[in-house]
Amino acid sequence: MAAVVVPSSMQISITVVGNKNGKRMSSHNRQILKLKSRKTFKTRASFEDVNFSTAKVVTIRYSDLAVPNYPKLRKNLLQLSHRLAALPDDAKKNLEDPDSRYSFGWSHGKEKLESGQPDKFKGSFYANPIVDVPTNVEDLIQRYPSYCRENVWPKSTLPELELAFKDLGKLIFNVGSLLAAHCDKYVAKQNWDAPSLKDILGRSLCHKGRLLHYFPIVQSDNNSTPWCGWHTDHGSLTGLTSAMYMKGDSEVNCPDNTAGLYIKTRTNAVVKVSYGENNIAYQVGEATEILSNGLFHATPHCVKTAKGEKASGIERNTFALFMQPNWDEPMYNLVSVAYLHKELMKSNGSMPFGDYSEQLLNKYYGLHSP
Ligand SMILES: O=C(O)CCC(=O)C(=O)O
Ligand SMILES: [Fe+2]
Repeated sequence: MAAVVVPSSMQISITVVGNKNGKRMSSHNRQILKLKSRKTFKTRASFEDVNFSTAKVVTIRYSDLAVPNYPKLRKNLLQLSHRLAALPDDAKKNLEDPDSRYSFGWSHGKEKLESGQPDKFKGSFYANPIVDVPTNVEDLIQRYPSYCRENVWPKSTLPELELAFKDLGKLIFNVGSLLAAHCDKYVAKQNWDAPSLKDILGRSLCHKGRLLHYFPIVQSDNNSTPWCGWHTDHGSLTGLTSAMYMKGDSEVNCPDNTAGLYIKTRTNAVVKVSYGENNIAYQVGEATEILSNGLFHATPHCVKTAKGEKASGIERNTFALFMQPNWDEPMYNLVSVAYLHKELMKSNGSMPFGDYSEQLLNKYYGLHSP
């Protein structure tokens, strides 16, 4: 691989189960693994030396290149999230793509909360940072619109967005691919039967970036509804920047230190994930749980709202990169995720990743499967 530019330090939160004999560990032994890296992944450091039966936090040091660009790329893009959300409504409407169920371009109030109400708490801008036109095959575009339609960029209303989004998305992808290689080594060491995560991600045209803008909570909403409810991501790995909080046009510290990202450990403990602006966090998604035959587990997570008087007018901006298999990647043994999605089980236990995602989108958008 060419020199990969990575952040000067990085934190990864990833949930792993398994033991040396390739058997599933009992639930009390499942651990959260956190990796911290000062330099790059290009070293002998890996999961291999980790004792998962005792480790909760694992620090891995890397030997190469510090990466000066990441903090700048993060800041550039997250500031644009604020500006995008502040565009006039008709400009944002022009960026909507209903035919992909709002999986490209601007999406606000389209997704359903668990209560069935539209999610008005956040606005998202979705695009594939790696490829603008994944395919020209009409059948595929019809069948997998959320992956196969084209990116929509605000070329006239916010022209800087495209480059800033692609630059950060590609960087987080490159770092995530190195992490995937470490996952593969770990799988091999366990003598576990699973395809290569790095290869799956390398051949995919389905990666999706999501620029998120959480609107300020108005006093009447100032209750227990989270900015983003508990869920697992359905892709392979999700790279996350740390959030930028803003009041008006200015960046501010978050006035409520209980606000932000929380995950559940394998023992169901709820843990606040704190990581600095120079760090990237990676979470495991459902596709990795499925394709690793349960060695890795999808990480449940949610985002708690900033509360209290000082939180009034505070917005949250962040970026997620969903690294996902290609639409035709077979997903076997879906029974293993029946605990997450009972409705997918009529599928005979296997389907391509594209169908898996389209069905989940139907669920989140309150539509029925075809
Ligand atoms: O806002 C965050 O930190 C997490 C967002 C998230 O979980 C998602 O977009 O799936
Ligand atoms: Fe998520």
